[in-house]
Amino acid sequence: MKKCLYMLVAWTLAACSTGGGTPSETPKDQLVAKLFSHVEKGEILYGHQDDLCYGHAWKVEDWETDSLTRSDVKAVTGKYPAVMGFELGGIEMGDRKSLDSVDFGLIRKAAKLHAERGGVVTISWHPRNPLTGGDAWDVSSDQVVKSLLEGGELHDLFINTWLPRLGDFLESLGDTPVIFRPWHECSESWFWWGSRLCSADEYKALFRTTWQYLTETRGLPNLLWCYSPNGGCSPDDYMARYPGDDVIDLLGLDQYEFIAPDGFGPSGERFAAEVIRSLGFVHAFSIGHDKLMCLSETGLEGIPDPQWWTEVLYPAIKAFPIAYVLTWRNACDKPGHFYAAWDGFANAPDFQAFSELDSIVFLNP
Ligand code: BMA
Repeated sequence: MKKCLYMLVAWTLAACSTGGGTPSETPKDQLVAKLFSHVEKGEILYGHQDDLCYGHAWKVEDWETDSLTRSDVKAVTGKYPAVMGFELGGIEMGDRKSLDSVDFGLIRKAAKLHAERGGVVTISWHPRNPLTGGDAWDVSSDQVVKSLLEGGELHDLFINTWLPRLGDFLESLGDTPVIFRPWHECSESWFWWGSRLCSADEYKALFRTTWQYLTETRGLPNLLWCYSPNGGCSPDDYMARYPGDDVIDLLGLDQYEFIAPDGFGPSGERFAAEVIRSLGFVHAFSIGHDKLMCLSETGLEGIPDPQWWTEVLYPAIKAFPIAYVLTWRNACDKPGHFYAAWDGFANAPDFQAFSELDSIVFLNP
Protein backbone atom coordinates (compact mmCIF):
# COMPACT_ATOMS: atom_id res chain seq x y z
CA MET A 1 0.00 0.00 0.00
CA LYS A 2 1.24 3.48 -0.85
CA LYS A 3 0.64 4.58 2.72
CA CYS A 4 3.19 2.06 3.93
CA LEU A 5 5.76 3.62 1.65
CA TYR A 6 5.04 7.08 3.00
CA MET A 7 5.14 5.71 6.52
CA LEU A 8 8.50 4.13 5.77
CA VAL A 9 9.81 7.49 4.57
CA ALA A 10 8.41 9.11 7.68
CA TRP A 11 9.99 6.48 9.92
CA THR A 12 13.32 6.95 8.17
CA LEU A 13 13.05 10.69 8.64
CA ALA A 14 12.10 10.17 12.27
CA ALA A 15 15.16 7.96 12.75
CA CYS A 16 17.30 10.65 11.12
CA SER A 17 15.95 13.38 13.34
CA THR A 18 16.54 11.43 16.55
CA GLY A 19 20.06 10.80 15.30
CA GLY A 20 20.66 14.51 14.84
CA GLY A 21 19.24 14.82 11.32
CA THR A 22 20.96 14.91 7.99
CA PRO A 23 22.18 17.98 6.12
CA SER A 24 19.43 17.59 3.52
CA GLU A 25 16.62 17.29 6.07
CA THR A 26 14.45 20.41 5.97
CA PRO A 27 12.33 21.84 8.81
CA LYS A 28 9.37 20.53 6.84
CA ASP A 29 10.77 16.97 6.78
CA GLN A 30 11.30 17.13 10.52
CA LEU A 31 7.73 18.20 11.20
CA VAL A 32 6.28 15.57 8.85
CA ALA A 33 8.27 12.92 10.72
CA LYS A 34 7.18 14.28 14.11
CA LEU A 35 3.51 14.28 13.13
CA PHE A 36 3.73 10.77 11.69
CA SER A 37 5.38 9.49 14.85
CA HIS A 38 2.46 10.76 16.96
CA VAL A 39 -0.08 9.33 14.52
CA GLU A 40 1.70 5.96 14.60
CA LYS A 41 1.37 5.92 18.39
CA GLY A 42 -2.34 6.71 18.14
CA GLU A 43 -1.80 10.17 19.60
CA ILE A 44 -3.65 13.38 18.73
CA LEU A 45 -2.01 16.76 19.43
CA TYR A 46 -4.29 19.39 20.93
CA GLY A 47 -4.12 22.88 19.42
CA HIS A 48 -5.48 26.33 20.28
CA GLN A 49 -5.56 29.48 18.16
CA ASP A 50 -3.52 32.54 19.27
CA ASP A 51 -2.89 30.89 22.64
CA LEU A 52 0.20 32.89 23.69
CA CYS A 53 -0.97 36.25 22.37
CA TYR A 54 -4.14 36.76 24.39
CA GLY A 55 -6.93 34.89 26.16
CA HIS A 56 -10.29 35.38 27.78
CA ALA A 57 -10.13 38.94 29.23
CA TRP A 58 -6.31 39.38 28.93
CA LYS A 59 -3.72 40.12 26.31
CA VAL A 60 0.02 40.54 26.04
CA GLU A 61 0.65 44.27 26.46
CA ASP A 62 4.36 44.72 25.78
CA TRP A 63 5.28 41.86 23.50
CA GLU A 64 8.93 42.79 23.15
CA THR A 65 9.63 42.29 26.86
CA ASP A 66 6.92 39.74 27.74
CA SER A 67 8.23 36.18 28.24
CA LEU A 68 5.01 34.76 26.76
CA THR A 69 4.29 32.25 29.50
CA ARG A 70 0.62 33.11 29.94
CA SER A 71 -1.95 30.81 28.34
CA ASP A 72 -5.60 30.08 29.13
CA VAL A 73 -4.95 26.43 28.31
CA LYS A 74 -1.96 26.24 30.67
CA ALA A 75 -3.91 27.99 33.44
CA VAL A 76 -6.45 25.12 33.39
CA THR A 77 -4.36 22.07 32.45
CA GLY A 78 -0.84 22.99 33.58
CA LYS A 79 0.35 22.48 29.99
CA TYR A 80 0.54 24.48 26.78
CA PRO A 81 -1.37 23.33 23.73
CA ALA A 82 0.93 21.15 21.59
CA VAL A 83 -0.19 23.04 18.48
CA MET A 84 -0.70 26.77 18.25
CA GLY A 85 -2.49 28.51 15.43
CA PHE A 86 -1.68 32.07 14.34
CA GLU A 87 -3.45 34.32 11.88
CA LEU A 88 -1.88 36.56 9.21
CA GLY A 89 -4.89 38.51 7.92
CA GLY A 90 -3.58 42.04 7.23
CA ILE A 91 0.00 41.03 6.38
CA GLU A 92 -0.86 41.46 2.68
CA MET A 93 -1.69 45.15 3.33
CA GLY A 94 1.63 45.85 5.02
CA ASP A 95 -0.24 46.40 8.31
CA ARG A 96 1.59 46.29 11.64
CA LYS A 97 -1.22 44.34 13.32
CA SER A 98 -3.42 41.46 12.21
CA LEU A 99 -7.17 41.73 11.66
CA ASP A 100 -7.50 40.54 15.27
CA SER A 101 -5.27 43.43 16.43
CA VAL A 102 -2.25 41.27 17.20
CA ASP A 103 1.12 42.82 16.34
CA PHE A 104 2.88 40.73 13.70
CA GLY A 105 6.03 41.08 15.82
CA LEU A 106 4.23 39.27 18.63
CA ILE A 107 2.99 36.58 16.26
CA ARG A 108 6.56 35.99 15.01
CA LYS A 109 7.95 35.85 18.55
CA ALA A 110 5.17 33.55 19.82
CA ALA A 111 5.41 31.15 16.86
CA LYS A 112 9.20 30.83 17.14
CA LEU A 113 9.08 30.43 20.92
CA HIS A 114 6.36 27.79 20.75
CA ALA A 115 8.43 25.78 18.25
CA GLU A 116 11.54 26.15 20.47
CA ARG A 117 9.50 24.82 23.39
CA GLY A 118 8.73 21.73 21.26
CA GLY A 119 5.34 22.77 19.88
CA VAL A 120 3.86 22.77 16.40
CA VAL A 121 2.82 25.96 14.58
CA THR A 122 -0.01 26.36 12.10
CA ILE A 123 -0.91 29.56 10.26
CA SER A 124 -4.21 30.68 8.73
CA TRP A 125 -4.79 33.74 6.55
CA HIS A 126 -7.94 35.81 6.14
CA PRO A 127 -6.71 38.37 3.57
CA ARG A 128 -8.81 41.35 2.64
CA ASN A 129 -10.89 41.44 -0.52
CA PRO A 130 -8.48 43.07 -2.99
CA LEU A 131 -11.16 43.99 -5.50
CA THR A 132 -13.70 45.69 -3.24
CA GLY A 133 -11.47 46.76 -0.34
CA GLY A 134 -13.73 44.79 2.02
CA ASP A 135 -12.68 42.02 4.34
CA ALA A 136 -12.30 38.26 3.72
CA TRP A 137 -16.04 37.83 4.30
CA ASP A 138 -16.97 40.31 1.56
CA VAL A 139 -18.59 38.03 -1.02
CA SER A 140 -20.20 40.81 -3.07
CA SER A 141 -18.20 39.92 -6.20
CA ASP A 142 -17.51 36.60 -7.86
CA GLN A 143 -14.64 38.10 -9.87
CA VAL A 144 -12.07 38.41 -7.10
CA VAL A 145 -10.17 35.13 -7.54
CA LYS A 146 -10.20 35.56 -11.31
CA SER A 147 -8.76 39.06 -10.96
CA LEU A 148 -5.74 37.69 -9.05
CA LEU A 149 -4.83 35.01 -11.59
CA GLU A 150 -2.63 35.41 -14.63
CA GLY A 151 -4.26 37.87 -17.03
CA GLY A 152 -6.38 39.39 -14.24
CA GLU A 153 -6.35 43.06 -13.34
CA LEU A 154 -4.94 42.39 -9.85
CA HIS A 155 -2.40 39.73 -10.79
CA ASP A 156 0.46 42.17 -10.47
CA LEU A 157 -0.69 43.25 -6.99
CA PHE A 158 -0.99 39.61 -5.94
CA ILE A 159 2.38 38.47 -7.29
CA ASN A 160 4.45 41.56 -6.62
CA THR A 161 2.97 42.91 -3.37
CA TRP A 162 0.68 40.55 -1.50
CA LEU A 163 2.61 37.30 -1.84
CA PRO A 164 6.00 38.97 -1.21
CA ARG A 165 4.66 40.49 2.04
CA LEU A 166 3.33 37.08 3.08
CA GLY A 167 6.61 35.45 2.02
CA ASP A 168 8.67 37.97 3.98
CA PHE A 169 6.78 37.13 7.17
CA LEU A 170 6.98 33.36 6.67
CA GLU A 171 10.68 33.65 5.84
CA SER A 172 11.25 35.66 9.01
CA LEU A 173 10.24 32.56 10.98
CA GLY A 174 13.56 31.00 9.92
CA ASP A 175 13.71 27.28 10.59
CA THR A 176 10.34 27.16 12.35
CA PRO A 177 8.23 24.58 10.54
CA VAL A 178 4.75 25.85 9.76
CA ILE A 179 1.56 24.09 8.71
CA PHE A 180 0.26 26.76 6.33
CA ARG A 181 -3.48 26.64 5.68
CA PRO A 182 -4.50 29.32 3.19
CA TRP A 183 -7.79 29.54 1.28
CA HIS A 184 -9.63 27.50 3.89
CA GLU A 185 -13.32 26.49 4.06
CA CYS A 186 -13.47 26.60 0.25
CA SER A 187 -16.45 24.22 0.17
CA GLU A 188 -18.61 27.03 1.59
CA SER A 189 -19.22 30.54 0.28
CA TRP A 190 -18.57 32.88 3.18
CA PHE A 191 -15.08 33.95 2.00
CA TRP A 192 -14.38 35.60 -1.37
CA TRP A 193 -12.53 32.41 -2.47
CA GLY A 194 -15.55 30.21 -1.60
CA SER A 195 -17.27 27.66 -3.81
CA ARG A 196 -19.90 29.96 -5.34
CA LEU A 197 -17.39 32.79 -5.83
CA CYS A 198 -14.95 31.05 -8.19
CA SER A 199 -14.75 27.93 -10.32
CA ALA A 200 -12.84 24.85 -9.10
CA ASP A 201 -10.12 25.55 -11.66
CA GLU A 202 -9.79 29.15 -10.51
CA TYR A 203 -9.57 28.04 -6.89
CA LYS A 204 -6.89 25.48 -7.70
CA ALA A 205 -4.95 28.08 -9.69
CA LEU A 206 -5.15 30.49 -6.73
CA PHE A 207 -3.83 27.83 -4.35
CA ARG A 208 -1.13 26.65 -6.74
CA THR A 209 0.02 30.21 -7.49
CA THR A 210 0.42 30.79 -3.75
CA TRP A 211 2.32 27.51 -3.39
CA GLN A 212 4.53 28.19 -6.40
CA TYR A 213 5.49 31.62 -5.14
CA LEU A 214 6.34 30.56 -1.59
CA THR A 215 7.84 27.17 -2.34
CA GLU A 216 9.50 27.63 -5.71
CA THR A 217 10.14 31.37 -6.14
CA ARG A 218 11.00 31.99 -2.49
CA GLY A 219 12.23 28.45 -1.77
CA LEU A 220 10.84 28.37 1.77
CA PRO A 221 11.88 25.04 3.32
CA ASN A 222 9.61 25.25 6.34
CA LEU A 223 6.06 24.99 4.98
CA LEU A 224 3.64 22.06 5.14
CA TRP A 225 0.52 22.78 3.15
CA CYS A 226 -2.92 22.01 4.49
CA TYR A 227 -6.13 21.85 2.43
CA SER A 228 -9.09 22.44 4.76
CA PRO A 229 -12.62 22.56 3.34
CA ASN A 230 -15.51 22.93 5.74
CA GLY A 231 -17.40 19.89 7.03
CA GLY A 232 -20.99 19.22 6.13
CA CYS A 233 -20.16 18.52 2.49
CA SER A 234 -20.12 15.37 0.39
CA PRO A 235 -16.85 13.51 -0.26
CA ASP A 236 -16.98 14.73 -3.87
CA ASP A 237 -17.43 18.34 -2.78
CA TYR A 238 -14.59 17.93 -0.30
CA MET A 239 -12.15 16.93 -3.06
CA ALA A 240 -13.61 19.13 -5.83
CA ARG A 241 -11.05 21.89 -5.25
CA TYR A 242 -8.09 19.77 -4.14
CA PRO A 243 -4.99 21.56 -5.49
CA GLY A 244 -2.99 18.35 -6.08
CA ASP A 245 -0.79 15.78 -4.38
CA ASP A 246 2.35 17.70 -5.33
CA VAL A 247 1.14 20.70 -3.31
CA ILE A 248 -0.72 19.32 -0.30
CA ASP A 249 0.77 17.62 2.77
CA LEU A 250 -2.21 17.48 5.12
CA LEU A 251 -5.91 17.00 4.57
CA GLY A 252 -7.76 19.16 7.05
CA LEU A 253 -11.36 19.70 8.04
CA ASP A 254 -12.97 22.73 9.66
CA GLN A 255 -16.12 21.81 11.55
CA TYR A 256 -17.85 23.64 14.39
CA GLU A 257 -20.74 22.77 16.66
CA PHE A 258 -23.69 25.15 16.74
CA ILE A 259 -26.43 24.79 19.32
CA ALA A 260 -29.93 24.33 17.92
CA PRO A 261 -33.11 25.13 19.92
CA ASP A 262 -33.24 21.53 21.23
CA GLY A 263 -30.16 22.30 23.36
CA PHE A 264 -26.56 21.23 23.64
CA GLY A 265 -27.24 17.51 24.22
CA PRO A 266 -28.85 16.72 20.84
CA SER A 267 -26.69 19.37 19.10
CA GLY A 268 -23.57 17.69 20.43
CA GLU A 269 -24.77 14.29 19.20
CA ARG A 270 -25.41 15.67 15.71
CA PHE A 271 -22.05 17.44 15.66
CA ALA A 272 -20.19 14.28 16.72
CA ALA A 273 -22.02 12.20 14.09
CA GLU A 274 -21.14 14.77 11.43
CA VAL A 275 -17.47 14.89 12.46
CA ILE A 276 -17.34 11.08 12.32
CA ARG A 277 -18.95 11.06 8.87
CA SER A 278 -16.58 13.71 7.51
CA LEU A 279 -13.40 12.40 9.10
CA GLY A 280 -14.41 8.99 7.68
CA PHE A 281 -14.07 10.14 4.11
CA VAL A 282 -11.10 12.42 4.86
CA HIS A 283 -9.38 9.36 6.31
CA ALA A 284 -10.08 7.37 3.13
CA PHE A 285 -8.64 10.22 1.03
CA SER A 286 -5.63 10.49 3.33
CA ILE A 287 -4.82 6.82 2.68
CA GLY A 288 -5.46 7.08 -1.06
CA HIS A 289 -3.33 10.22 -1.40
CA ASP A 290 -0.63 9.36 1.19
CA LYS A 291 -1.37 12.42 3.32
CA LEU A 292 -1.55 13.28 6.98
CA MET A 293 -4.96 14.43 8.22
CA CYS A 294 -6.17 16.81 10.93
CA LEU A 295 -9.25 18.51 12.38
CA SER A 296 -7.85 21.92 11.48
CA GLU A 297 -10.53 24.01 13.22
CA THR A 298 -13.31 23.06 15.58
CA GLY A 299 -15.11 24.19 18.68
CA LEU A 300 -18.30 25.21 20.40
CA GLU A 301 -18.40 28.94 21.03
CA GLY A 302 -18.63 29.70 24.74
CA ILE A 303 -18.65 25.92 25.51
CA PRO A 304 -21.99 25.82 27.39
CA ASP A 305 -21.85 22.01 27.50
CA PRO A 306 -20.00 21.15 30.75
CA GLN A 307 -18.81 17.80 29.34
CA TRP A 308 -18.06 18.88 25.77
CA TRP A 309 -14.43 17.76 25.70
CA THR A 310 -14.79 14.23 27.03
CA GLU A 311 -18.31 13.41 25.88
CA VAL A 312 -18.64 15.17 22.53
CA LEU A 313 -15.25 16.04 21.01
CA TYR A 314 -13.19 13.08 22.19
CA PRO A 315 -15.68 10.35 21.16
CA ALA A 316 -15.95 12.03 17.74
CA ILE A 317 -12.21 12.05 17.02
CA LYS A 318 -10.71 9.15 18.96
CA ALA A 319 -11.01 6.53 16.21
CA PHE A 320 -9.23 8.64 13.58
CA PRO A 321 -5.49 9.03 12.95
CA ILE A 322 -5.64 12.81 12.99
CA ALA A 323 -2.32 14.53 13.65
CA TYR A 324 -4.03 17.30 15.61
CA VAL A 325 -7.30 18.93 16.60
CA LEU A 326 -7.37 22.72 17.02
CA THR A 327 -10.03 24.74 18.80
CA TRP A 328 -10.41 28.38 17.81
CA ARG A 329 -9.39 31.50 19.72
CA ASN A 330 -10.33 32.91 23.12
CA ALA A 331 -10.95 36.54 22.14
CA CYS A 332 -9.84 39.05 24.78
CA ASP A 333 -12.35 41.67 23.66
CA LYS A 334 -15.46 39.56 23.00
CA PRO A 335 -16.45 37.90 26.30
CA GLY A 336 -18.53 35.08 24.74
CA HIS A 337 -16.13 34.30 21.89
CA PHE A 338 -13.91 31.53 23.28
CA TYR A 339 -13.27 27.89 22.36
CA ALA A 340 -10.93 26.66 25.11
CA ALA A 341 -11.81 26.68 28.80
CA TRP A 342 -10.12 29.34 30.93
CA ASP A 343 -9.32 29.36 34.64
CA GLY A 344 -12.52 29.57 36.65
CA PHE A 345 -14.86 28.70 33.78
CA ALA A 346 -17.48 26.00 34.50
CA ASN A 347 -16.20 23.69 31.78
CA ALA A 348 -12.56 23.77 33.04
CA PRO A 349 -12.64 20.42 34.95
CA ASP A 350 -13.75 18.60 31.81
CA PHE A 351 -11.07 20.34 29.74
CA GLN A 352 -8.51 19.23 32.32
CA ALA A 353 -9.84 15.64 32.13
CA PHE A 354 -9.49 15.81 28.32
CA SER A 355 -5.86 16.98 28.70
CA GLU A 356 -5.13 13.93 30.86
CA LEU A 357 -6.38 11.36 28.36
CA ASP A 358 -3.58 9.01 27.24
CA SER A 359 -4.00 9.67 23.53
CA ILE A 360 -4.35 13.46 23.72
CA VAL A 361 -1.04 15.33 23.70
CA PHE A 362 -0.38 18.72 25.24
CA LEU A 363 3.02 20.39 25.69
CA ASN A 364 4.71 20.31 29.08
CA PRO A 365 6.03 23.74 30.07
C1 BMA B 1 -13.24 34.20 13.20
C2 BMA B 1 -13.54 35.03 14.44
C3 BMA B 1 -13.17 36.45 14.09
C4 BMA B 1 -11.72 36.54 13.64
C5 BMA B 1 -11.42 35.54 12.53
C6 BMA B 1 -9.96 35.49 12.13
O1 BMA B 1 -13.70 32.92 13.30
O2 BMA B 1 -12.80 34.57 15.53
O3 BMA B 1 -13.38 37.26 15.24
O4 BMA B 1 -11.42 37.83 13.18
O5 BMA B 1 -11.84 34.25 12.94
O6 BMA B 1 -9.12 35.14 13.20
